[in-house]
Amino acid sequence: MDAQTLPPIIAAMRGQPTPHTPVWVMRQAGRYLPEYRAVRAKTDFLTLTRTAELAAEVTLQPIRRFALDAAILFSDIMTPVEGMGVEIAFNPGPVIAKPIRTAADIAQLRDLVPERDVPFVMESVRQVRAELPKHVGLIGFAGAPFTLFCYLVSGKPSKEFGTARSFVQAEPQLTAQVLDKLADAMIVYLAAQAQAGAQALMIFDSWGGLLGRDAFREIALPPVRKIVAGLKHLGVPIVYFCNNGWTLLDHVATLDIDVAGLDWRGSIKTARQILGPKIAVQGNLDPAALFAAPDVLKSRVAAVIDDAGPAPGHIFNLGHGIWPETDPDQVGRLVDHVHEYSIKRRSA
Ligand code: 1CP
Repeated sequence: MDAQTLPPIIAAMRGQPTPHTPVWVMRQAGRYLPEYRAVRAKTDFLTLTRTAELAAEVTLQPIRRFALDAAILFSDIMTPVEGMGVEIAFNPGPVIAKPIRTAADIAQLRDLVPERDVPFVMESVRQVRAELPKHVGLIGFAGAPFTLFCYLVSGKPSKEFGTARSFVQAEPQLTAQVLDKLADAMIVYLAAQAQAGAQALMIFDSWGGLLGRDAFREIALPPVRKIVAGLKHLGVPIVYFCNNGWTLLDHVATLDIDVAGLDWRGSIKTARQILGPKIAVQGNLDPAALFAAPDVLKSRVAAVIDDAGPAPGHIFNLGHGIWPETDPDQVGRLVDHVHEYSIKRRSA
């Protein structure tokens, strides 16, 4: 596909002008959709992620319903970690049978060979790409090493991940080893998704914002930098999202990324000043805004677009994943209003 016919979302990720502000929604395939719940009523989550046809089907569900500019591969950040030999259950978040705590545990983490260990992921990417209209982009993703480490060491979801964060302090060398192994695995994993047809790659650092500035810079950031360096040659835009990362944004600005994801807690205008003109921005409506009356929701959508300003390089999204209780009709209103309002603004 030549530059002129790039899906708008990919153009925006490269900082190019687009006819409207492209939009997608974090966790857009999920429990707020009745058609997703219908699939889940018959299939457990692990089977869903491991069966390419089913994963492709739920990836496409939100695309059929809404005028979204991108699909995101249906999978989980822990899927490649399972591929590395770790036993994981979902209840509903990831639960690790035997958390990683010793050098022997780390030695057991095997190198990821995507076509051997998670072939269904690339097969699902290929099937989705074959079905997607040309103007809709396909985003592949992985968890950032520190976020994966949080689950691997703590063994289950947690508000503070105290077990993982104390491990970082008590065992700095083992920590660096795990993070480096995870970085190497995520490089081959993301590259395999791009080769199968993913047109952008997103790295989710959902728990990076739990770290102080020094720990973030010294521990969480180096493996992300390694991943970005390992993928650059693919020529696919790279998005890095650090949830709760506003106080870390000047460190994020040092990454060679194309897009920074932003949660709802801060102003896009401020982020743009910190990130500079080379990094596009993605975000950042509060997921709670989807519970406002339709007219209020529209004004909140407009406020995000106004905050992002007229410069190219804004991808509309929520500031974090959509909540399962959300009314799907509100997502339709959000997507349509992003398009309508951004077109109106461009011609104003
Ligand atoms: O159906 C179900 O009951 C399972 C719920 C579920 C779903 C729908 C899980 C378990 N994972 C997913 C899919 C998923 N996970 C996607 C694809 C769907 C889409 O975006 O449309 C993606 C991108 C993820 C990524 C993911 N998993 C993240 C990063 C994004 C974020 O929200 O910060 C994280 C932290 C996870 C871990 C995870 N997996 C599942 C849950 C419920 C959780 C969160 C657990 C926790 O709160 O710590």
